Amino acid sequence: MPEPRELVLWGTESTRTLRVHWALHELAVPYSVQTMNSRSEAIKSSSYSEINPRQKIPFLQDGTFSMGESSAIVAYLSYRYSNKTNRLIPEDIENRARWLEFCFYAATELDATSLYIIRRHRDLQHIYGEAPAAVSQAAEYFKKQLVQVERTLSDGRVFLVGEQFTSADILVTSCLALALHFGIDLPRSLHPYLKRMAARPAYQKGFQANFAVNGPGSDEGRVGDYRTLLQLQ
Ligand SMILES: N[C@@H](CCC(=O)N[C@@H](CS)C(=O)NCC(=O)O)C(=O)O
Repeated sequence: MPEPRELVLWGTESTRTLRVHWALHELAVPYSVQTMNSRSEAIKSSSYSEINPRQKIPFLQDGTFSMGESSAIVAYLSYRYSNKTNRLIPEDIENRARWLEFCFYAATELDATSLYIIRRHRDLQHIYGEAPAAVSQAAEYFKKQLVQVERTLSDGRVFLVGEQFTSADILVTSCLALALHFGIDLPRSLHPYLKRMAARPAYQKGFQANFAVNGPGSDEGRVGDYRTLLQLQ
């Protein structure tokens, strides 16, 4: 029998790290967590720079293989660890193309082009500079882009792609959760979908692991804001 691979996930307390914790719990893959927060001393340390020279989280070590980029990590885990019981990637070619479309859409249109403009130029303006026009336009742009999710779910489907939960749901939901945290009003038509996602046991376990809820170093003030998704009426 080959030795089981040792998985280590570096990164906590952001929605980008939450994606990976959630995927690992959906796939029921055992892993250990290395607490590592943005802009901490630890992330800039020489020991972490050896592991990830870009000094970013999340970062995954899977045996001797390692990688960064939250969306790519989630896709990798979906390829590598999906099985008959826990499958995060569609088998059918067209559904797989749709899955890929949603993954890129979440990583580029929702995350990089919208949410992280707001994050950088509002919450982190002391580092990246103040840009109120860019921030308000980013929120508008985000809402406009949501038509893709609204239209997809308008036929009453349960998940974004085909008839199964996939990692596209993880990536899109994590963006919607961050939008709520930022105070962006989401269309009410999306609330039932978000409630379904937040009710998943793997989401809740991933949330606990990501925010070290009640654990050492847990910051209830910070975690509380992210609970919005769990409290949708
Ligand atoms: N595109 C990357 C972004 C990674 C990223 O910027 N992560 C932030 C936390 S959300 C970080 O590591 N920030 C540390 C820093 O900039 O010092 C991903 O999705 O993984």
